[in-house]
Amino acid sequence: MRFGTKAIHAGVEPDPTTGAIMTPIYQTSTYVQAAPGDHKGYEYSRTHNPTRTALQNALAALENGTHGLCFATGMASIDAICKLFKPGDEIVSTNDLYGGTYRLFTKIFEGFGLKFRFVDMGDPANVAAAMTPNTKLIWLETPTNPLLKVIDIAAMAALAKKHGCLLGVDNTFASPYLQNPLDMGADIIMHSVTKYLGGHSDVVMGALVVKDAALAERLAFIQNSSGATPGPQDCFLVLRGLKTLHLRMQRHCENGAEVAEWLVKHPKVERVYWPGLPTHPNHAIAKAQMRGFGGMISFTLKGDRMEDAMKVLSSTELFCLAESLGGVESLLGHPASMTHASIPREERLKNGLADTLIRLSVGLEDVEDLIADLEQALA
Ligand code: P1T
Repeated sequence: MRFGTKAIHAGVEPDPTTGAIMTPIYQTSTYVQAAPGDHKGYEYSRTHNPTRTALQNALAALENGTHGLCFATGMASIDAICKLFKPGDEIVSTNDLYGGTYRLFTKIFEGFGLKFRFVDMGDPANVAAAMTPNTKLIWLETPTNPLLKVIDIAAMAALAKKHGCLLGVDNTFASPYLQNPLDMGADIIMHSVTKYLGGHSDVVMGALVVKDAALAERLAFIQNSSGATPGPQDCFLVLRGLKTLHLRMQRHCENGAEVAEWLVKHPKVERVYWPGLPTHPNHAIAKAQMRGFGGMISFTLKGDRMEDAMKVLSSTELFCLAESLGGVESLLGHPASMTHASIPREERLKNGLADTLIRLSVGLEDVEDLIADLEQALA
């Protein structure tokens, strides 16, 4: 099955009791048993819920995995990955990543004895140098949030294999429409479902997809034991969102390209971060491992003045100033004070995240209107 067909059909069967084509919202906490242990595969909704099962199967299919696991938020799904490990275990992570992930790693799991090293994964040698016999996971985002660096997933998979550790990929920015890291050797894919998968800014959710039954079982044990599972209503909304994922992503890519190319030519713009630009330092890898370049763009202004950045951030009318991304409506944000404020300033600057960086999530509006909005804000 091709991607668009899978987006509409995968994991979803007409409801066995009524034939309803849309998976019903099984708004129930528990399931009646005929005798102890004599049930229809469902005992309690923290463990299993039919609406969640349909979504988990759909996500597994879209990522070419065998098992999907949904969580209450993207952060809860990364939290579940960390719980695979024990004190003394080490994780090598990208140095450009969502601020909440950095916070979870350094403020929560370092306290439980996990060790994190943050490296620039643009050069696999940096990752190789950070690996020790205790390294259990290589963790990356690609494209990264917010600098849109693209990391060579196959190269990282080769390193993980050589060291006998897992490779986890946060695939939130690309979505399964643009790349499938399991096919490139990753072991775990993570999504902030909140973003492109949900797509309508009405749900917060996370997911993991794997292709190894034993790993799936360990993660399902954590999912059920820690209990950060999403409710059926949210699962329904994401199932609905998935049906247009391919169409939405197509348009995000088209609009992203037009906006990025327009920004590059603007006299007030210093630098544009978008992997589809031939001048992007990782453009070759992006072209090789992605099927398109997405709708996330960051940029800085000439002169690098905070007051100029602030003026743009508060002057757009269509682009709404807000955290999050991947919805139908365009958003803009200021990573240094918003999504990445939990990373210490000196760390951010060391990794190239300027105080003046502006991040766009280009939505599905008519692109002429989006460009006109940016034009007046920059003016
Ligand atoms: O917000 P939540 O669903 O818990 O997902 C966390 C998360 C994980 N990974 C990436 C790459 C993310 O971008 C996020 C959430 N990011 C934002 C809210 C943001 O505006 O960048």
